[in-house]
Formats: sequence, structure tokens, C-alpha cells
Amino acid sequence: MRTEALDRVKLVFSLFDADGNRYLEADDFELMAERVIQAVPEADEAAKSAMLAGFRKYWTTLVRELDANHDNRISFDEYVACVLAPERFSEAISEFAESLVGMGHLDGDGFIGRPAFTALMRAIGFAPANIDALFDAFEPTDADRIAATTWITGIKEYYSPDKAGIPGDHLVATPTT
Ligand SMILES: [Ca+2]
Ligand SMILES: [Ca+2]
Repeated sequence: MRTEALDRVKLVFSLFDADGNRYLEADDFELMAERVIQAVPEADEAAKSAMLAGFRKYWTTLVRELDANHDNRISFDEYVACVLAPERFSEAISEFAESLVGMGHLDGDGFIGRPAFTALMRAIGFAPANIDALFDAFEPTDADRIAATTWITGIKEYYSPDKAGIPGDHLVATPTT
């Protein structure tokens, strides 16, 4: 596994542990889903339902595939195994990615504006400077919007054990400005 991939996984584990007890549990995903759904109140109800379903599917996939000691929670050591077998998570990550991007895709024209992107990423827990750096790496249009497909691809790459030098690494980096 590449160091970059491990750093990305560490960050996501710490953010998804929404209550900070060092284990991922069903409640963390409910809490995170609620935060993300509230981040873009103007999103339509279908997008919000899809987001909740995306978080729940992600959780049920994690606990089914990774809960080695069957205590219904995922420790970091258990979680790291997710990058060793990415194919077992690709369906859940795809659904999660599409539902997250759907929350920001307010007018359905294939593009996401920076405000919705920032609101969603802040709700997950990423830092503002990292979020801006990621958005810029996605090469926004003159109207400061990115393609929905670019963001979906970026989320999937984030979880790829053999990727480095990708836009998602901006989320892990310590901002220099
Ligand atoms: Ca937790
Ligand atoms: Ca466990």
C-alpha cells in the first residue's frame, strides 16, 4: 500500500468516527449523514434520502467485510484492511460518491458550485483550506464550478491503494498558506 493511500485512510477514519470514541459504529454514520444532509438544506428530498442510504450502505458494507472480531464496530486496525481489498467496497463507495455529489448537484446540469461543495466537505469534517485546494485541483470552470463526474472520480480515487499524486491528496496535506 502506498503511504499516500494510508494517510488518506487514516484521515477518513478519524472523520467518520463522528463521536470520537476511536471506533466506527452505526451511530457514527447516522450522525455524519445528518450533518451532511443539513449542510445543504436546499437539496431536494430525493437527494437527501439517497445520501442517508449511501451512508447506511457504506456502514453495512464495512461491518460485513471488516469486523474481524464481530463486536459490531470497526477499529482502525480492522479499517485499514479496506484498502487491501478495494473491490469489496467499490459498489458501496460508488453509491456513497454519487449520493454525496447528488447533494451538491442542485440544478441538475452536471456541475457543482464551490459553496455547496464546501458545505458538504465541511460537514464531513475536512478543513477549509484543504477543501479549497481540492476544489482548485478539480479545475473549476470560469464560473467556479466543477463537473459532477470529476468529483465522483475523485472520491473513488481517494480510496485506491495504488494512487498517489491525485487531487484527493490535497485533503491530507497540511496547507502551506
Ligand atoms: Ca465512533
Ligand atoms: Ca470489530
